[in-house]
Amino acid sequence: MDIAQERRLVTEIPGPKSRRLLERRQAALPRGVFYTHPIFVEAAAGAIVRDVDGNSLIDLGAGLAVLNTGNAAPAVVEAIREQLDRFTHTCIHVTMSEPYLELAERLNALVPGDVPRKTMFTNSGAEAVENAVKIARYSTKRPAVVVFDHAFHGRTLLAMTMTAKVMPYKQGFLSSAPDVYRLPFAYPYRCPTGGATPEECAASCAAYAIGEMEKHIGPDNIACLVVEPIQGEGGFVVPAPGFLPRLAEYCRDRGILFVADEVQTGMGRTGRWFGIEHEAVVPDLVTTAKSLAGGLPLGGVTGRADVMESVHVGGIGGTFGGNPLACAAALAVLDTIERDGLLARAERIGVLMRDRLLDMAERFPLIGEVRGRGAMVAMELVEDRETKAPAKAATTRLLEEACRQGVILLKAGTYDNVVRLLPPLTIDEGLLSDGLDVLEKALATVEEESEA
Ligand code: PLZ
Repeated sequence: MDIAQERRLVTEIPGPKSRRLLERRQAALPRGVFYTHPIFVEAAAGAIVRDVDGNSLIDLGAGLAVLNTGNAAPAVVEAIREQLDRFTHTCIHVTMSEPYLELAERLNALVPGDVPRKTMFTNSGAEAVENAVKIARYSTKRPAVVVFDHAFHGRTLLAMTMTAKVMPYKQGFLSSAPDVYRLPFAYPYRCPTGGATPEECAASCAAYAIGEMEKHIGPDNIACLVVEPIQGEGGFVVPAPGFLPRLAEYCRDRGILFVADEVQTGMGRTGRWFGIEHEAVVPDLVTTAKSLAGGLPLGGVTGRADVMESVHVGGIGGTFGGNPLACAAALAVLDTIERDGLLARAERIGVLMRDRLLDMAERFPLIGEVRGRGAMVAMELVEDRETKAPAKAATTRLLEEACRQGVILLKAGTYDNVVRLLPPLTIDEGLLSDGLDVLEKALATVEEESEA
């Protein structure tokens, strides 16, 4: 669909049609399935989402990190259409399809490290994480899984257990999966071990984490360490430099598999295919989902061939994993990233966003820190730069205000005080700049309100 790449408001937000749908939603859907913005979508293209009232909003959320190649990317839509005309499903366990195979070959070649790789597909990120752990346990014959503070790995039982934040993800769900251990993450802005510099933070967190593994878990019991190269839901926390390489080195020495959860950082978001490439760490296993299939549900586990091959025939899989439509879409996503130079675009728009946010930080004391890599950029809002008290209410207000002015933003963070920017990598620079102007005005409004 041809949608002009410009912000245009024709009603207040939410408009009357969205409001009516919202009422139906309250009656028909459980509140547990939360929403960020009170609008329903009619159509979307590129970096514009048009709501049912005809408002065009700038998409700086990309459907929660799913649309790196943009809303309804033409090549992706075309690939889905072509596949749709042939067949929509076989189930890999019944008869096989070529898109599954070809996509596996492409990912095997793309995942960093000069080692033979194999790939299996799933329906979601959580399911990819669950399978990575199953495979790691099978191959190492060890039970324990190490994860980190602020981590998000999904909402299924094991993935939920691996996720850090209790509210809203774990509160009330009572039971959790066994053998999951959580260790501190080198979050330089709030270093849990009191490191005064990023280097100190990395060294002291790594030393603490390694000490825990040595003394309390026992390296011989640990199957894998699962980590996001940049924490996504946790607030776009870029690990202090040296933290991940030190952990990777420890894992290698102790036969612990290093799993990079690239569900949010993957597919070019950080300016490289995978976020872990910035750390010069070669992961044993990599999980993907979100932007992999440009909007269709698909997850993947790509790993060292010997590890992936350890599981007996029939040990892993599922009915829909690697659905042919989703795999065809993913092949078009990879082609689009290559053809349109989207890794370089991610770098470029990342610089634009970071520069603008750093400039705003000079004028708005609400901004405690600006951080990120490539086009994965965020600002952490605080009530006071000295105490770093999280500005949770201001964050919620900022998102509300920006949406009312036609910009879709997302929040994140253990303290709900991080505003993250995740535009499609294809976004027009003028449109991005307009979106950032709106963000700046919204910041001014929110600061005024909090001073009043
Ligand atoms: N691993 C690193 O970011 C999903 C979740 C939205 P699924 N993050 C967005 C929400 O509120 O549930 C995520 C992630 C990382 C795994 C997952 C899980 O991916 O496809 O949502 O299962």
